[in-house]
Amino acid sequence: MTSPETFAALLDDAAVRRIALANALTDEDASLDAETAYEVQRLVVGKRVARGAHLVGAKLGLTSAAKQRQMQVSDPLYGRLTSDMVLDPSQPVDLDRFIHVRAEPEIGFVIGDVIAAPATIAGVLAATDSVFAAIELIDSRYDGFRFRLPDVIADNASSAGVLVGSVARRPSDVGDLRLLGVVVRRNGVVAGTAAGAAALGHPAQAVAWLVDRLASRGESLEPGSVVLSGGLTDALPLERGTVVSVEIEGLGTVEVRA
Ligand code: OOG
Ligand code: MG
Repeated sequence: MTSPETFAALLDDAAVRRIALANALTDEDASLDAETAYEVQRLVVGKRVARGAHLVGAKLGLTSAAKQRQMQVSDPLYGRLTSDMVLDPSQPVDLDRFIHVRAEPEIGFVIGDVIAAPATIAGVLAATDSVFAAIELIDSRYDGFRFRLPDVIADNASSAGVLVGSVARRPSDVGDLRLLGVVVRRNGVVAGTAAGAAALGHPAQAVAWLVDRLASRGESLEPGSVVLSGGLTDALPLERGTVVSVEIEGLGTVEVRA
């Protein structure tokens, strides 16, 4: 059995050198399970922190049917967001920072209070300071984004970048998050549509799932954490010369230019 340290070093090296791993970890070692993969993730995130980044929050992945279908993995997962991933939407993205980056629309949360487990939708909403429109940039460290669940857990859920929209509102001011319309455009042309309910039925349900998973490991979300509740449509490859915009009802538009 390959050690978590060895896997973490492989993934970190792929991210730093921008060279995808030809094989998934589960191709090398079929015994890698989700629990061990979260330990690899912890080590991978620790390497970013050792280089000077700090934790800013967490993200859910594979919370929508669209994403599960696109990635051929049918379980949600979570990863960690670090300060070096937060990008300024007013600046074009430097594609050289990535291997084969994709953009996806998400509803983000800023958590104001500790959320007790088992968490509920109402409990998450009560503890939320604000919600916002976000674009997540994902950049799998595996060739062709080919992975099984433990591989993508170990790879910190493909986390690579976050662009935060400029509108932040209390959840009680935006109405039912399940019903918020979401329109994704590539160079002005509609490329995807969804509603908030695409994320596990309710974006706050995705956050509740995260809180419970963290609690099962003795962890919790710090007040002030940013949480992305999961991609609502298929992710779009972000190529040079493209603009991807995400408009969410009541939350404005956030855009990424490459
Ligand atoms: C895994 C990360 C999924 C989401 O929002 O579903 C994710 C991937 O698709 O590479 O971030
Ligand atoms: Mg995502």
